[in-house]
Amino acid sequence: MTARNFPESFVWGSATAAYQIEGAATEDGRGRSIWDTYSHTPGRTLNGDTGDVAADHYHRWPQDLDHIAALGLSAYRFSISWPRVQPGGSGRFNPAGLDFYARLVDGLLERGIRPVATMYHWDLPQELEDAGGWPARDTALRFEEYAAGIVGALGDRVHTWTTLNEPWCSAYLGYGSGVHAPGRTEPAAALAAVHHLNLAHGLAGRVVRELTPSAELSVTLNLHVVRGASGSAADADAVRRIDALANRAFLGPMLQGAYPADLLADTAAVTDWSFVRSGDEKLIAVPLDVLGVNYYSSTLVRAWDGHSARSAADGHGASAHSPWVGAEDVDFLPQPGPYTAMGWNIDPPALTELLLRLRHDYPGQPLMITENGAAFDDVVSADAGVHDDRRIDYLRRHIGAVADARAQGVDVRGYFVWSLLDNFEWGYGYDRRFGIIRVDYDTQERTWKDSAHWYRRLVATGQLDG
Ligand code: PNW
Repeated sequence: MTARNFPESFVWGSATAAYQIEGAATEDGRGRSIWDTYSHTPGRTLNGDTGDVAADHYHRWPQDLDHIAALGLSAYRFSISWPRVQPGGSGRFNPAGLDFYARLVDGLLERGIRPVATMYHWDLPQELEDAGGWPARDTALRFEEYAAGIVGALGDRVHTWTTLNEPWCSAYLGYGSGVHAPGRTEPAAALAAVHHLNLAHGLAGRVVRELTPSAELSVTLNLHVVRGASGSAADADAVRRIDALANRAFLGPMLQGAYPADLLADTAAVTDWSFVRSGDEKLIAVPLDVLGVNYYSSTLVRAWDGHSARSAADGHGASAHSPWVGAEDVDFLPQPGPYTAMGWNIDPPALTELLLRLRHDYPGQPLMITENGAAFDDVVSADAGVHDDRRIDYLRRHIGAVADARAQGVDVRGYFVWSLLDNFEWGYGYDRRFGIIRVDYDTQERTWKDSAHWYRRLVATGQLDG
């Protein structure tokens, strides 16, 4: 057993997102988002679940902040609901919505917890989708206006501003495969969405720099660790293509000021990328204080010859639409397991690999794990406890993977567990539970799972055993 230590300065946190926990979908002047529309469309989410009530955090936030304080966490990552603060997505701001987040931020500061605010965790105002959504350039300009409004209202009290959460999901799941809102399946639009999300990040990043120079600026990406099934040149090329679409489509413009040439070439049959205007890439490359990394699982691919049977691991075979725009010649293979309740392969060493790769490719860029965690089929025991040993094991091994990267000199400054609470897991509704705190959706009662007790001890000691 080697004890792995984290310094006093390491930031321990937990993360949530507005639509997944707040509920109060029609209260105090909140507008509608694409997730309201999508979840209320029959057949889109498991069991027809919606975020209308969710974990009722909008009314229970003081107790929820008490839980964060009792866990001993130094930071809390939450998101601001765009339609709550700017109901139509442009023009008028809603004072009641801004006030909710002002109280939340003050409540965190009173408890000595650092607010890490995400501007966009997928809840685009429906009006903006009706006007074209992320495939339309104007959405990025509207985002700049929204950013100025919230940074103007909260800026000096928010420690870290995160522009976007996982633009990969917004673009490819929202507009490519359609398994996320708004549920469109238009490959060219997905790539236009990639660019306008990147542009929105750059524009909002500049707003943060101008309005609140002392705040930290970040973005959160769900980076993929892609492995090839064999050492063949064809499989290596499949890895390269998926890496371009998943990772470098965002890392390139954000950290290096340009889209990778291979990405543009690979997708030339889908789009000519003429929506990228001169000067855009420079704008997108606003320097980041910290890059947020969300990591859950890894990806295994092989080159597809066009004839042999496809594996259905990513929906290529199972459904007509794939998020992997322009990569029809790549096959996604089932992984060895074990799996979480999401069907995601558990692969902690891939997280170390990812962090080492980021250090190698983007030297000097500080990193933060802004999400990591697991859904399992939790059961409430006769003693009323939730003995989620598998979640503890998942967290222990992934935090160990972070320690391994740090031991090799990678500048990882913090770790946020996903999630503080069980919540609305998008297309999977309330069926998949990621919380370290259980939510009883009938009573809204919160119960610490064993993983919450375990995390509290880790945070208190900074020592990981096992
Ligand atoms: C992330 N994928 O979502 C989100 O940031 C959270 O809101 C979410 O609850 C959490 O991870 C767990 O799912 C993802 O298909 C959704 O690769 C889908 C994917 C990745 C991340």
